[in-house]
Amino acid sequence: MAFFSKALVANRGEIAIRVFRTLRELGIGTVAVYSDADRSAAHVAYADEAYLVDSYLNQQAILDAARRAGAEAIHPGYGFLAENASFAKACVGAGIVWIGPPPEAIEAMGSKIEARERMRAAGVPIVPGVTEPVESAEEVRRLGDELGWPVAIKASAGGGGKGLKVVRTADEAERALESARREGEAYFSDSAVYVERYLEDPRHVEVQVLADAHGHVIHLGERDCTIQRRHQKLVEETPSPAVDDALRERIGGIAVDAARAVGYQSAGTIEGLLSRDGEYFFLEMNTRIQVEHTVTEMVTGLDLIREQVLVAAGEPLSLRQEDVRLVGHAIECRINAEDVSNGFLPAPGTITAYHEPSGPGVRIDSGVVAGSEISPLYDPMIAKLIVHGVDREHARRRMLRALDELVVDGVKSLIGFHKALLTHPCFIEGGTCHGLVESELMAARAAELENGTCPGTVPGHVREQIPSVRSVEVNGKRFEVRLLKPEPPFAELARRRRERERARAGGGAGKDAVVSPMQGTVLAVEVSEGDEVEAGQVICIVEAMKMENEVHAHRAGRVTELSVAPGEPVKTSQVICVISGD
Ligand code: MV4
Repeated sequence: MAFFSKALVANRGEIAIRVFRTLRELGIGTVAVYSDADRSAAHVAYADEAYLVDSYLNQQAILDAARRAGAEAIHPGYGFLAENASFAKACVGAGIVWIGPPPEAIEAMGSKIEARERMRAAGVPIVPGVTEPVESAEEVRRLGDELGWPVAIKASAGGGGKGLKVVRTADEAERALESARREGEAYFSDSAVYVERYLEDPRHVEVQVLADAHGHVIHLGERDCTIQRRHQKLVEETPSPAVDDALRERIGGIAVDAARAVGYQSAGTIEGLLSRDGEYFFLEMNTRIQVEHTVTEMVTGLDLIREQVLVAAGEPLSLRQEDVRLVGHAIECRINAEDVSNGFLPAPGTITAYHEPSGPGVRIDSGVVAGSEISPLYDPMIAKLIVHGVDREHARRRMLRALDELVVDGVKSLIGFHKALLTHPCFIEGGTCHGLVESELMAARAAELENGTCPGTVPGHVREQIPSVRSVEVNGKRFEVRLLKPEPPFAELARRRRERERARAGGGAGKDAVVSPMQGTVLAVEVSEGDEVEAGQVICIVEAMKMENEVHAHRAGRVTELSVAPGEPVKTSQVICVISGD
């Protein structure tokens, strides 16, 4: 049943291996590409053959590798060139089958403004707002009055929440609009933005669709991806705790309509927001296989990559809507090399020890072994841990068991964070957990539960254990010993926080320093020396990694010692100004 004799995967890491596995099951030869930094990566070792490229984004180099290998098809994975319509066209132009959606569907969904208009015309519910670019702050204010405050400003070329600005009141419109446009320009070279109503405390619920070249479009139920941080998904599950059979049928129908409206083929995802009162709105479509496709595979028993290959080969889907059975509950935790106590900063490095969990209902998709390097050049994902259980509580406990078995040493990871989150009442109840993810409580609990913190190996402070003095006998001789144990890591965090707070209290009563929360560049300074400010007022805007961050006054008072100007670099904790007054 070989549809192609060879296929190339234009990607790296766990998703390259994930695709190779299916290709191998189908009897299709596997071709890897790899960068200089990935010479000893696991995806290269897994493939039948591999070709060096200077970058996973170099379209010509990848097409050359496919030609040299004699590959008949290219699978892009996710990220890199996955949603690049011109690369899809270039593949087809070179006589290579593109294992993905039609380039026209990628283009239509790539512009969020165009996608909203196409969906509105097709009768798909979109978040109330405009389907044309918004040019002026005046328009934003008018839309706020019309739709109700707050409103969201989003970049048309964005996606996944990049460039999202929340505008709570009319007087924030000007600055938010300018900021959103600048971010759109910096990220996507496209400053077009649109405005829609901002929903409070929604759930991120997306629907998996499959479509073939014979007019069949089906959905495979939803995934709940509400647990995110700065629009990075951290935990995904299916079914959603907030979706019952009737709602599933309704949003499944919406997703099928959305896919049909752009002539979709292959696997795709309709992302949407589920409001507190059960309204469902289209947000955007992801025209690729997603990281979290795995949970859908667990409850459907399907191989979504296999369906993609079948569709690309012109075959019909392997099942009809009425054949779809959703069984049990699946959860995925993303195991990233990130430092939770340091704002989830990527923590690249060498994995010194590595052990994967297994046993009933456990799946792990990874591209690392002990000795692997998590490169600062790429996404810091180490692995995806996925479990399947008969119901949500069974899956949750199974995930905790699997997290306990998982060992990742040498780099900081999200293992402790996931243990903390999955034991928190908010997650147990199936709440949205908004705000919890970034909380100090989570960081402290995560540090406490992180693997590799066994007593004796934790550097730094020790405490006397209570009761402290014990008697022991060694070779018939009696000793009194004082027991010391490592201080729990959260104590270290608490101390650092106290130190930061002391540093902020910039010398003397009635004076408080405002410090930069990050290293970056000052884009704008919104106050002048001597100004009276209110608590919460914006002092300046600091740009870091192309994201704009407002620095606020934490108290009311008079601005003195203003020491930054637009265009200047600032370091973390650098004093920006002092606010004084009683
Ligand atoms: C929103 C929103 C509220 N109102 N759009 C967009 C992409 C996704 N990553 C987050 N996005 C949001 N878009 C409107 N009109 C709130 C979010 C949002 C969110 C939504 C569901 C679950 C968690 C979230 C975390 C941050 C922002």
